Amino acid sequence: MDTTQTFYVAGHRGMVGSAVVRALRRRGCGRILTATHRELDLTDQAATRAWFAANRPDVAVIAAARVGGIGANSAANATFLIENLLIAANTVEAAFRAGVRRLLFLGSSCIYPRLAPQPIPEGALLSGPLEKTNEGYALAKIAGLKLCEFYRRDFGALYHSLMPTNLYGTGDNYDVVGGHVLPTMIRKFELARTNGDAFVDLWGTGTPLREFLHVDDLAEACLHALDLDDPPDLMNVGSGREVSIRQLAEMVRAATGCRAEIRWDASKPDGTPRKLCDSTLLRSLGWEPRIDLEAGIARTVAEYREALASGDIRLGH
Ligand code: GFB
Repeated sequence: MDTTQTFYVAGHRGMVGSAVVRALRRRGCGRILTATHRELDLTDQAATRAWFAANRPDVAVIAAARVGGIGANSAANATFLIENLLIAANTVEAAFRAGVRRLLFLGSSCIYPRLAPQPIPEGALLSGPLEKTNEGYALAKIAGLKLCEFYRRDFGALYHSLMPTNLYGTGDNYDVVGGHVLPTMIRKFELARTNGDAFVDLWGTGTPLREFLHVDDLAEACLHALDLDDPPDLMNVGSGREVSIRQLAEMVRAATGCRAEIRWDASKPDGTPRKLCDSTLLRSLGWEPRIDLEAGIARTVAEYREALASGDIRLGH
C-alpha cells in the first residue's frame, strides 16, 4: 500500500470506520479524509458527487451504513434497504466519476442464503433465499458488491469487497433494542450487575450459532485486501470459530462478573440458524485473525465501562 496516497473512510464515526482509520494511522498513512453525516449525507447523490469531485481521494473505504441487530433489521427492512442501497450506489458512482482508483466496499455475511452450506464459501452468493429478518440490508449489500464487481469488469476500476462475519469491539453501539447481540449482552449483564437484578432477559432460544470477529481484526483485513495488486472481487472475513448464542451469553456473563440468571424469551426471533464464513480465500492470501473471543470480550467489557464512565458511549442511533 502506498501510504502517501489520500484515503477516504466513509463512516469514520462507526465501529468499522473508526477501526479502519486507526489501522491506516498505524500504517503511517497521513492523508485520511473523513466527513461527518452533517457534512456529507451519502444518501444524497448530488452532495456525494460534489464531495468526491472536490476531494478526489486516491482510495475509498466504504464503511458507512445503517446497521443494527436482529431487532432493528426486522422492524425496518424498508429503511435498511433504501438507505444502504443509496449509500452503495452514490459512493461507488461518485468515486468512479471523480477518478478514485481504488475502492473497498464493506458488506456483511448476511448476504448469503439463510440455509447456505457451512462454512459459507463466497460461491454461495445468490444460490438461495435470504434470511427474512435482514433481507433489506442483505439486498442492499448484494447490490453494492455487484456494483463494485461490474465497475471493475466494465470500466477497469479496482473496486472490490469484503464480507465480514458478526463484528464487535471498540466503539460499538450499546442500544439494547436495536443493537447487535454481543454489545447488547454486555450492556444487559452490566446493568443487571450494577442494579443487582436476579434475571437477564435474552432473545430467542439460545441455539443459533454465530461467528464473532473483533473489529480491529477486520480493519487489518481491510488493509491486507488493499495491499493486494489483484484482489478477488469478494472475500469473506471471519474468525473461523462458532459459538452458540447460549455459549456467548455464558462468556459475557463471566466477563462482566454478573450473577443474574438468564431467561430466554422464545417469542423473540432466532434469525438464521447458523452463519459461519469460510475465510479460506483471505487466509490463503496471508491474513489471519489475532484477537480470540475471550480476550476480545474482556477488552470490550473494560472499554464499555470506561466509555460509560466518560459519557463517550453510543446507546442508540
Ligand atoms: O447480532 P444479532 O442481533 O443479529 O444476533 P444476527 C441475533 C441473535 O442473538 C439471534 C440472539 O439468535 C437472537 O435471538 N439474541 C439473544 C439477541 N439475545 C439477544 C439480544 O438481547 N439482542 C439481540 N440483538 N440478539 C445480524 C443482521 O443478524 O447480523 C445484520 O440482522 C447483520 O443485518 C449482522 O448482518 C452481522 O446475527 O441475527
